[in-house]
Amino acid sequence: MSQRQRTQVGIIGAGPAGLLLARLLEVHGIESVVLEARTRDYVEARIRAGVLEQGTVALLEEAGVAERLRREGLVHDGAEIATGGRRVRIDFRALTGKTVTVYGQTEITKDLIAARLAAGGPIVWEAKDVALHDIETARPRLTYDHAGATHELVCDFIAGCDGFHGVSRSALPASSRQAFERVYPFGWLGILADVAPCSSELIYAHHDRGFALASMRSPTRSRYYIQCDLDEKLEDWPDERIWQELKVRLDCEPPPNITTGPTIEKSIAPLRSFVSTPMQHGRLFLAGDAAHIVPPTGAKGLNLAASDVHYLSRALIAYYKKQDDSLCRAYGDTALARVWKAERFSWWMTTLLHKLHKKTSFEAQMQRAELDYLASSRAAQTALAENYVGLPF
Ligand code: RFL
Ligand code: PHB
Repeated sequence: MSQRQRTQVGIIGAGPAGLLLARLLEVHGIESVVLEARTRDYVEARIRAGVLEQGTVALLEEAGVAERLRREGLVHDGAEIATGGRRVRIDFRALTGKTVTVYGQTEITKDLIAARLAAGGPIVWEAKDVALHDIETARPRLTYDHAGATHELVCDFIAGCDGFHGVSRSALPASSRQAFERVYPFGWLGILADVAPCSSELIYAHHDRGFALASMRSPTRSRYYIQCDLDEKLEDWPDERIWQELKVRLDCEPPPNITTGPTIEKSIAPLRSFVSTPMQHGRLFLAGDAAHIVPPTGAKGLNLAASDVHYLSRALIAYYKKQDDSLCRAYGDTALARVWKAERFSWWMTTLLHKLHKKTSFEAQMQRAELDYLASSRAAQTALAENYVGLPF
């Protein structure tokens, strides 16, 4: 049985990009349907990002989903870089007048889903075999299977917000697509534990044994990461070994106060830089991880998804409210200009802070010089701060 439905914007993926786009369009009276391959429980439990730029917080405000974020989000005025056994504080507020907010991606996702459902906006969970059709025409279509039936969704536009492993990117003609990629020779082992954070701000540690990051989700929940080799397995990392390694890599003056406890989540993620161009073709627009990936060192992935959605929502609002398609035509280039700057920053932070495999290489000397420069130069600290808090939209 086949069922046909009509909407203005068909959105593939209920990650932060798809959900935020749906909400912003809804606020402006534009209809959309969100198709998500997974279940609601799965999407709400996925543990990922934690640091929000001020511009991302402003967008969540505009989407009407920032009430809990304002209450529970932790505003951070700075972060620390631990290098050579000492901490260098980067004072975001003093250097840029801006701050970042620590609030988990899981919580943003829950807030966006709750607001979408409260407004009666459709999200189709467990939409299988989503396929894109006729994207070069004014009536692009999505087909998918759900609850034993095949469905067809006729749209004005399609937003591919289905992440790195989604189907949207490959719907752009291969002849016009170009991929730019760097795969790093290490990964991050991440843990979550219900213990107090070791410091009031994040600590990014460069250590001879490898990078470590002390982050948090709340005053009672800590998030830590350790640089690891790509062939390492979670079984190699019992809790005791993780805490011991964190204590060694985060050993600096003044010493962070690491409280240990059972981990409640543990995972290993590879690190990758990736950009696929163009970000649009015909009536298909890509946003977020569907078009680009950054290594997590600069905390930019979710924030980039949000800035893409900012440009795309503005473009669609201009189309529907002012019959002006100029922003739609410019979307890909506008978004990519900011994407490349965030790619540069994330690559730079990654190269600056991780253990490089050849310790005696020219690159390792450059890394040492760069860290020394950062520790001693207000100009270098300002450049880091300006990018970390987020370049303007
Ligand atoms: P998502 O979150 O991957 O969502 C895509 C959604 O699309 C669905 N999907 C499909 N639906 C229908 N049909 C298909 N064929 C589909 N294929 C996929 C998926 O199920 C999913 O629900 O992409 P989106 O929305 O673009 O959001 C991107 C962010 O999730 C990502 O960039 C960040 O999590 C990256 N990231 C961080 N970003 C930050 O800004 N700050 C951070 O501190 C930060 N830390 C991190 C991170 C990512 C990490 N991992 C695990 C990759 C830390 C880690 C460890
Ligand atoms: C996190 O808290 O998950 C986090 C924070 C900063 C990063 C990456 C991840 O750079």
